[in-house]
Amino acid sequence: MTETYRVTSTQKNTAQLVHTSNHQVITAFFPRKFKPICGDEVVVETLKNEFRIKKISKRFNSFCRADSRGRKQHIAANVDQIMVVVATEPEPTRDILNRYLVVAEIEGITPLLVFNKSDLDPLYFVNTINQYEQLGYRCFKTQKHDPSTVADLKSQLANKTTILAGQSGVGKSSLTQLMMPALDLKTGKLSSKTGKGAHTTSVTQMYHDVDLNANIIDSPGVWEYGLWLMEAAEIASGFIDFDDYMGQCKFSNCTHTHEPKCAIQAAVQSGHIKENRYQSYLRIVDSMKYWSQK
Ligand SMILES: Nc1nc2c(ncn2[C@@H]2O[C@H](COP(=O)(O)OP(=O)(O)OP(=O)(O)O)[C@@H](O)[C@H]2O)c(=O)[nH]1
Ligand SMILES: [Mg+2]
Ligand SMILES: [Zn+2]
Repeated sequence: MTETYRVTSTQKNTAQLVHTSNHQVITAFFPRKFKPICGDEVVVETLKNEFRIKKISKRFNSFCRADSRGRKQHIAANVDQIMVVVATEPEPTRDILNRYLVVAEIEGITPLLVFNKSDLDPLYFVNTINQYEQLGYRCFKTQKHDPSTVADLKSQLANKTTILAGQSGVGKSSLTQLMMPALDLKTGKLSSKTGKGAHTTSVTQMYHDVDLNANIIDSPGVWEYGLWLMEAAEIASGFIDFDDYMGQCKFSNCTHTHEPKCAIQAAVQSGHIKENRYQSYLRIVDSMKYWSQK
């Protein structure tokens, strides 16, 4: 007999799974070549009292990042939403929000931007929130000491699979804990020396909330979120403010960096695309040199 489950976490050759309808939790073995990831839907067979993953269903998307060598690393599969968490401390690194947004747009994952630790400096993100709201992104200002600030965010979880991503120490586990009080998650202090997070969460883990019918994935923080080797066109497709001008450049293979009669550069000049977003696009395109030179 076979049954369908979703992967909640993986170890070397076993995975924790949750049944898609009765929510029973089991541990199953898998052949090495399968490489299941958190969020995968899998078919399981029972062999001599042992569960075994027989098949991984086709992923409708996956949230990825670059590994240390610039290869695309799959973190979680079949994700509806991403809560990109930034905080007043550790401060966001340059372009980090835009890099997350590029991946969200490419993979068809709805981004929700979460500005946490607003208690430390309530005005810190005012301009950023303004700008991203104007672009059409949903922004949430939160702080862990005031649970009412996560009520709106929590209401977004119902009937969806949501991943929380962001730098180490921004408060992903703290927010997960607030939204799902039945959990008992570890959170960690920032280093007093560097002000960076302590990489408290070490595995990507999916939690299921029966009342909300929600899956929430808490992922380990990174110091810097890097994109794998991408073409300029792919990066441009992740900037929603470029959408209206796509296909209007003189050259069909325009990278919008230096070419004449470029509709994107013209839109920056006329103020229709904000200069800081365009400069961020240029830096992200330029950063790809790092991988292509390797
Ligand atoms: N002042 C303040 N501190 C917060 C807030 N949210 C989280 N923290 C603190 O920030 C530290 C890091 O929080 P975590 O929830 O462990 O952060 P994380 O993003 O899960 O970090 P990693 O698991 O390392 O990726 C902890 O000391 C939390 O108590 C907040 O809204 N305000
Ligand atoms: Mg954590
Ligand atoms: Zn162009």
